[in-house]
Amino acid sequence: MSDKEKKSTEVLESKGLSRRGFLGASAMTGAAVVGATALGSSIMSREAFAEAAKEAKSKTHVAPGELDDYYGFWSGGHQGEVRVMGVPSMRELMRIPVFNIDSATGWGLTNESKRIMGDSAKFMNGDCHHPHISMTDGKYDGKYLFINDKANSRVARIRLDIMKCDKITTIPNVQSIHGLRLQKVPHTKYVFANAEFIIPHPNDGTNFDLSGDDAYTMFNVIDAESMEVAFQVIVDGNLDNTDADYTGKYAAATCYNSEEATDLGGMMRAERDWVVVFNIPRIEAAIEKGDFATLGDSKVPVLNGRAGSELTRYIPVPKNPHGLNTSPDGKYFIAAGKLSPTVTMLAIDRLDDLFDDKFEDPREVVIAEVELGLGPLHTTFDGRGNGYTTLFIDSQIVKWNMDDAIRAYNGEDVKYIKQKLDVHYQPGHTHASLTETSEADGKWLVVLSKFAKDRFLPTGPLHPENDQLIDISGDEMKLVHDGPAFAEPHDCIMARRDQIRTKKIWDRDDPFFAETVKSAEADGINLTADNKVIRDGNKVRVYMTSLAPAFGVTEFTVKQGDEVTVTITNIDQIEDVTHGFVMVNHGVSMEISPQQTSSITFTADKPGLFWYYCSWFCHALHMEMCGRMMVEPA
Ligand code: RUQ
Ligand code: CUA
Ligand code: CA
Repeated sequence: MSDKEKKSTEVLESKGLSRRGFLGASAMTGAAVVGATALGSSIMSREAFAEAAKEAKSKTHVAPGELDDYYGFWSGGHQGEVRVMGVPSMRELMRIPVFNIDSATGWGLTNESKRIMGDSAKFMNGDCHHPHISMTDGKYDGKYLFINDKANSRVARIRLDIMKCDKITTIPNVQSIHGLRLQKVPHTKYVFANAEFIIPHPNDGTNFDLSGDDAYTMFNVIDAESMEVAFQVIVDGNLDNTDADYTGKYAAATCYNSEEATDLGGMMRAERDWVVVFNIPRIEAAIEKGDFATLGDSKVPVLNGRAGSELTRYIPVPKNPHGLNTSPDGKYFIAAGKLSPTVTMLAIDRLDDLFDDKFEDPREVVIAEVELGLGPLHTTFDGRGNGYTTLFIDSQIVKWNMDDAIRAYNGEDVKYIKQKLDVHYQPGHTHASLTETSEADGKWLVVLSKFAKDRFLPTGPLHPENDQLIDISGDEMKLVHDGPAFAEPHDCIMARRDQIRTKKIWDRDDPFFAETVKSAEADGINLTADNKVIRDGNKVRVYMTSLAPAFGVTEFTVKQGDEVTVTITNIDQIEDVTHGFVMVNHGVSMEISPQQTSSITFTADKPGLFWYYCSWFCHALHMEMCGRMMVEPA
C-alpha cells in the first residue's frame, strides 16, 4: 500500500467506512449479514447461507418456456464480439460477431461481412469494451448498438432488429478507441469515441518524439447514421472514458495521463489529472465557420481543443480518473478516482458558466468529492438517487446516496454510504438496468469482476471472469448469481425486452445483402427462383436456393484455379429454419437464415471431388442436404 492509500484507508476507517468497518458493523445484526453479504461471505451460518441461496435462486430462475425481462448486451472483450444475454437468468442467448472471425455464421468469411469490415477485414482480432444502445429523448430506442475496438481503432454499429453488425469505421489519425458513449438528447446523432494513446503527427516514421506540440490524441465524433467521422478534437493529455449529458450540449471525458508520460511512474506523478468537457454546439459552429484543419489524406475536420480553446474546459480531478458516468437525473458527471478513494461529482448546470468564463477556477463546477473506498472505477445508478461504484482494490461494490454525499461534503453529519457488498473479485464495470437513460429503474445490477479464482470449477491456468448479478430492487443489494464469462467482457448494457424489436425472418430488400442482390441482377439472376452456374473467364458464380432439406444446385464443375463465388438464397419462410453452407476442405462456412442471401468466394485450388453440406440443423433430412463440386485439373 502506498502512503497515500494508507492514508485514505485511515481516513475511511476513522469514519467507520472501511471494508473491515463494514463487515464488523454488519456482523452485529444477523439479518444484515444475510442481506449485506448474501452468497458472498464465509461468515454466514449454514442456515443463513441456505436461505440466501434459496432466495437468490427464486429471483433469477427463469423457468423453461418463460422469457427474461431484460436484454443484456455484453462486450466480448478481446474476443471481439458482442454477446446477447437474458437477464435475470444470465443465459447467453446469442453471439454477434463484430471484429472477430466467426466460423458458424461466416462473419469475416462471407462477401457481405467483408464489405462491412472494409479495409480492416485483414485484421482478425478486436478488443471490445463499451456497448451502448442508441437513444431518443434520453431513452433507449432499440435501433442500434455501438461498440469500440481498442485493438484496431474502430467503431462498429450493430442493427438491433437483425442483431448483425452493419457498419465498421476505422478512425483515422489516432490509435486505440477506448471510451465510447452516445449523445442521449434529442437523439443519438453522434457517437463519442475517445482515442487513448498519444501519437506523433504525422505518424509516418519521420518523428518518434512524444514531447512536442505535434504529439497528441483526439476526441472523435462519428455520425451515428452515416458512420462517417464528423470531426476530431485535439486534446491535451490522453483520453480514457466518456459520457454525454441530457441536454445534448456536453460530452465529458476522463484523462489519466495529464502528465503526457510514456512510463507508469510518470503517468502517476500528478495528484490530479482532469476531466475535459466538450461543448458540442461550439464545435459545430466552428466547423460551420471553417475553423478547422485536416490531417494527411483524411478529410475529417480537426479542431483544436487544447487548454485555452473555446471548445473545451479542463477540470482538475484526482487521480488517474477512470469511469465517467452521467447520473440519470441529468445533474452530474461523475468521475471515478481510481488512484484516489474518491469520485468527483461535477455539476452539469454549472458548465454554461464555466464556458462563459464566469469562474476563476474550473473546480467551481466540482460539487462534491465523495470518499467511497479503494480503487473506484465505474458508477451506475438506480434512478432513486443512489450511485453504485465498483471498488477495484477493495473487491466491493458500494451503494451511496448522491444528495447525502453532497451534504456530507459540505460539512453536514450525514451517512451517505448505504452499503458495501463483497464481489468476486476486482470489479471493473458495473451496470444497472436502464441506467444510462432517464428511465433508470433500479432493478438489476451487474458487476463485471476481473477475476473468478475459486468461484467456478477450475479450467487450467486461464480462468473465466465473473459477472455477478445483484438484486438492487430493495433497500439492500443482494448477490443472486455468478456468471462465468470468457475474455474480459469489460462492460455491458441492459434494456427492457419491449425496447428491442427484432425481425423473425429477413426482408428480401434488406440492405445487409443488397449489394449481393445487385450483382446477381447484373448476371440476370432471380435469386429466389434461379439455380444457375455462370462462367466468366476463370471466375465461376454459382447461384442456388436452399429449401429444407435441399440445395437448388447439387453438383457443379469448375477448373482448378477458378475463383468460385457461391451465392445462396434461403427461400424457406419459416422462422428458425436456418441453413448453412460448408465446402469441405476449403475453409468455407456461412449462415443463410430464412429469406436471407449469403455469398462466399474462394479458390478451387485442388483438383478432385469435394462435398458441400448444410451446417445448421434444418430438417429430419439435414444430413442429406449436400452436393458436390467437381474440380477438373488445370
Ligand atoms: S474500461 S474497467 Cu475499458 Cu470501460 Cu473500465
Ligand atoms: Cu439445411 Cu441443414
Ligand atoms: Ca496521472
